[in-house]
Amino acid sequence: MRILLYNPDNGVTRNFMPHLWMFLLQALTPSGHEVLLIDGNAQPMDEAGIARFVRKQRIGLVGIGAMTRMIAKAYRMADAVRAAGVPVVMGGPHVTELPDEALGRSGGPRHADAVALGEDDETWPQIVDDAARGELKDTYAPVDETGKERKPPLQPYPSIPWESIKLDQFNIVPKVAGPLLGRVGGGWRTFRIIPVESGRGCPYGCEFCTVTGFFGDSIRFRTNESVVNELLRLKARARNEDGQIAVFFIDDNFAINIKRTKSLLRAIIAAGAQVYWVAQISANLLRDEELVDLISASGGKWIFIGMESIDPTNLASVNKGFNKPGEYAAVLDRLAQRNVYAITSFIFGMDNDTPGVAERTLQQIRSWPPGLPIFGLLTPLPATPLYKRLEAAGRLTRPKHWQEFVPFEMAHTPLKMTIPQAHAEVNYGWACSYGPEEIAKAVDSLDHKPLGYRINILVARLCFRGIYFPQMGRLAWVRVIAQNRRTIFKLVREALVAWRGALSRNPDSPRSHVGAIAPTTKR
Ligand code: B12
Ligand code: SF4
Repeated sequence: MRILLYNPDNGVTRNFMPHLWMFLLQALTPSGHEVLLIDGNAQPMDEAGIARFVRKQRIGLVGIGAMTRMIAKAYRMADAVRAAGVPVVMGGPHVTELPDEALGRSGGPRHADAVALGEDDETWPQIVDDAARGELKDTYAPVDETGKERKPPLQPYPSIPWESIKLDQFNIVPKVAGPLLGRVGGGWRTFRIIPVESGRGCPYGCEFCTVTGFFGDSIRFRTNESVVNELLRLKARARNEDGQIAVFFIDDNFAINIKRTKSLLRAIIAAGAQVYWVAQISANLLRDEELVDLISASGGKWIFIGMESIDPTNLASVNKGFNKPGEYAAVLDRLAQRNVYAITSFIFGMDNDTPGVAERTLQQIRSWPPGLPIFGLLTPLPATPLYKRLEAAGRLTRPKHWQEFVPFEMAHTPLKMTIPQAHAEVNYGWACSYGPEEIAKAVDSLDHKPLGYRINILVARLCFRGIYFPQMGRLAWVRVIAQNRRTIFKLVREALVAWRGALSRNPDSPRSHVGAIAPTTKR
């Protein structure tokens, strides 16, 4: 049987990274079947397109995975596939929380023949076998013989064949620049960000978060050896392509067990498996100096920190009182001293927020080392404790907001400001952080750092801008580049000078070094 795994586009940004679930399920598919993957973010497709595709490719089963914000598109695509006579199984966090919606049992139309609940590492082979026999069941739940929920232990962990997977669509380096960049600083013909998980689960139970409910508070880890081998294989691929690879450790809280994280980072260093990496770690766990040393030594470049708010009352109201705003600056300094920077995520529209919250937050941000601030709105995702609380209080204004998804639009009334005021705060946060002047200031404030770090922060700022300001398509990018030309030219000039300098010192070398951004590698 030919199987298509499809992830809908998010309608806002081009994805910079593939979705792990597709590669994982592909690796877990029983032999004798062929699996094709389409990530709508990299390969846009509409309803007619997917119907044509499944007919032409003689697909026997389509698996669709989606977060809540993409679910409306996922349903439309599923409808088109089913209308073409091909069965659809849906999985992922949204349909796990609301399976009846996908199965048409809650008053709306049916979109899926089957729903895979929760983590499907162990149920997927069964789903494929049933589909091949034409006997799909309505739901598949990961349970043991006694009917108790079973979480995959992640040991052993399937080997994703990264060496041979076609990843052309996920090369961040523009095609025209590839050949030139292949010649500078360690080879940048390709640059890919690859998702790798080292563990699952987070016990913290923040009120707005799906993770504790979905993955459970029992944390599970892969073995160090399994993670290290995956990194080594990814690294070998990058080397063969004359390119670079970065890894996004998609664990919800990568240092949830500090002892184990340190042991993994030490194993990475000992094996020479360092790559640039990004991970999500809560601020409270970054108090540990030794952990931060190991993050830096193992290639850690960016840490995503869910700061959410600078107001302890807000944090307590969403069960995130373990975040201490008073220590944010120290945490960020600790990282910056090791040339590791933070993606600091804030949520506006919380119960104690009042107009002016964005400016108050920005004042703090300006006093920190430059990073990548991002701003969102408190969003009641289905089945979260937040959703239940707001529903019980009659505060949901769009109880099924996902059916008509609009980015950056509230679905409930905040307590101390209006919905339009909350929207204005988010707009202010983005506008004051990602205008050409603010980007120039952030880059200039790193003048004492190696050129590579400054290029890194410039490119990251230009890309992150697109989370809020529409930035899809060539024209939008040309405009952004024109607006930021002063900063871009400044760094390009410096890079050329450095390159020429390196060439004149060592004329035989085909390459130069534009800055110490590559993690230590043993080749
Ligand atoms: C990586 C990640 C991202 C990446 C996404 C890009 C990418 N290429 O992966 C980035 C950083 C961009 C991102 C952004 C956002 N994310 Co996010 N993200 C994650 C994260 C940390 C990991 C996802 C992952 O790979 N997990 C590991 C895989 C193995 O698990 P999985 O995807 O759930 O797949 C398993 C099962 O669900 C199932 N399955 C999944 N799909 C399918 C399909 C089929 C057919 C079958 C059979 C089974 C199946 O089988 C898999 C194996 O068990 C999750 C949290 C988490 N731990 O999952 C949040 C998470 C998915 N994100 C979430 C959210 C809310 C967001 C944002 C909206 C945040 C924001 N406010 O801006 C944005 C939206 C971005 C956008 N514009 O699309 C929520 C989604 C909740 C929900 N109900 O939808 C999660 C769960 C985190 C949370 N705090 O609640 N995210
Ligand atoms: S710390 Fe992060 S992953 Fe854990 S429950 Fe809170 S928001 Fe979710």
